[in-house]
Amino acid sequence: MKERLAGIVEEALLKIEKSEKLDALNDIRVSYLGKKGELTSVLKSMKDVLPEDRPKVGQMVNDARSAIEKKLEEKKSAFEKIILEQKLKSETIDVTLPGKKPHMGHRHPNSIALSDVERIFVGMGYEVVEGPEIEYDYYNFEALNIPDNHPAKDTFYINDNIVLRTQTSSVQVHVMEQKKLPIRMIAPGRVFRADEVDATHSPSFNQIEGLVIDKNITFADLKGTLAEFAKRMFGETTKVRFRPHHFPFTEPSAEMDVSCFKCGGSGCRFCKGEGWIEILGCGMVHPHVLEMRDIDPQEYQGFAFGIGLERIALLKYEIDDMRLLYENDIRFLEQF
Ligand code: 2NM
Repeated sequence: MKERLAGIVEEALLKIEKSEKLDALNDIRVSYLGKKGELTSVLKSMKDVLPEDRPKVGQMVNDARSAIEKKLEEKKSAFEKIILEQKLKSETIDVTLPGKKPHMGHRHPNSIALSDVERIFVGMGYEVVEGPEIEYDYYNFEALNIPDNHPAKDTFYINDNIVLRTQTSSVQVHVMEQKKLPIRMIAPGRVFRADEVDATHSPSFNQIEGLVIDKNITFADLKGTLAEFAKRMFGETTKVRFRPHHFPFTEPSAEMDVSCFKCGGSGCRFCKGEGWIEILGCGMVHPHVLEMRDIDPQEYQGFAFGIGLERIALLKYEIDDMRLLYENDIRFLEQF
């Protein structure tokens, strides 16, 4: 019995030592220690052992079992160590390799120009107000003194009295309606007009309209404000000039030019030899527009202006075709 056990243990230890895989250990465990294993069969033959010898033999079987189990455990940790080492080796990171450059997004020129304009007016105490792109005919036209026969009314309608706004002054009508005076605001946003697409037109573009209403507001306030805006937007040396114009919602009305920021006014290809570049429309709010909002033009006056955002972006970044602003070609956008 003793020899038999010693033989089993020796054989088992040798097999364990020679095994090459973790899985093999389990097979060895089953074949020696399992229900039908060799050691178990020795245990079953205990009935043939003399009762007085049983404790001794039992002890021997247990020792044999422990020896095999110990060896199995040792071999198992050895395998696990090897596996871990291989894993660590295969997963090592070469920290000296050059990193991957993250692909950075870029702000759209319109967005940059809009934050420039907003920053300047907010710095002068203006509020930024947004409103709906779909508007009642009343807010877009009638309340702005635009008559039914005006060519601006030839635009996109949802139905007889709902229209895609053609200007963001509709937002200013809503603000005047709330009648909390004074008002100092700009209304940026998308507007829609039945225009053909070309290098300087699009059926949908962005506007920033400004409105100031207070006591004792004069054309001098308009000029001073917009001259200061031009300097902050296009540079300290920028000069402005006002040319008479007509808008139904302002009286008097004007267009403002800035001295060409490329040639400084002497005339170049950029300003088409003019030395001046048209930048915005403006005027003193028409008394009738104030009266429709129950604001007494004797007590309160206002000035207003409208700036085309794309026009500013095209000028500032020397882009020669408005369509580039809408195509979102990454090669174009990456330049800003
Ligand atoms: C422009 C030019 C001149 C304008 C007028 C108003 C309002 F609501 F007060 F009547 N908002 N914006 C205005 C004036 C807009 O765009 C070229």
